[in-house]
Amino acid sequence: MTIERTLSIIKPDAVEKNRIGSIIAMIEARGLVIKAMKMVQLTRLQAQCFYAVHRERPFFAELVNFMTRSPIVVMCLEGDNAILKYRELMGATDPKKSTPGTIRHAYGKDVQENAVHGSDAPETALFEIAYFFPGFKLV
Ligand code: 3AN
Repeated sequence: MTIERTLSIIKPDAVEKNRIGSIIAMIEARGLVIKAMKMVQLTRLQAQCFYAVHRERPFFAELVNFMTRSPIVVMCLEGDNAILKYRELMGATDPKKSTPGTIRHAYGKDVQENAVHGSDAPETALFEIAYFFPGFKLV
């Protein structure tokens, strides 16, 4: 048993479509526990810093526009193998390639408007949780 924490974001497209509750229900049904949660609207600077690893990618400006256009819901999730478990529940980056039963299959539109974000590794999870929940006790 490896208890981990991971950062989840319900992105602007899913919040605009009124899917917060449906997505949280999928997360809870998968056995992941919400340890912290808040709704925020990112500034451009906050979005640029959060996605700094993508700053050289051609879609960076578009990604920042998208992530700042309306509120998001940010959560710290906890559970056994939470990072991989949540990545599997999210599905592939491109919703068209995601499998039925995943969040992106149910609510994603394309590679950009793909409903949710999840940390991809333990180091990323540490950075991302601290980014949104500074002072939160990390294990
Ligand atoms: P994932 O969210 O599945 O880990 P990443 O880390 O490759 O995918 O991409 C981060 C975010 O950047 C994606 N969730 C998506 O919103 C956006 N993105 C990725 N690839 C593209 C693309 N080709 N065009 C536009 N936006 C993209």
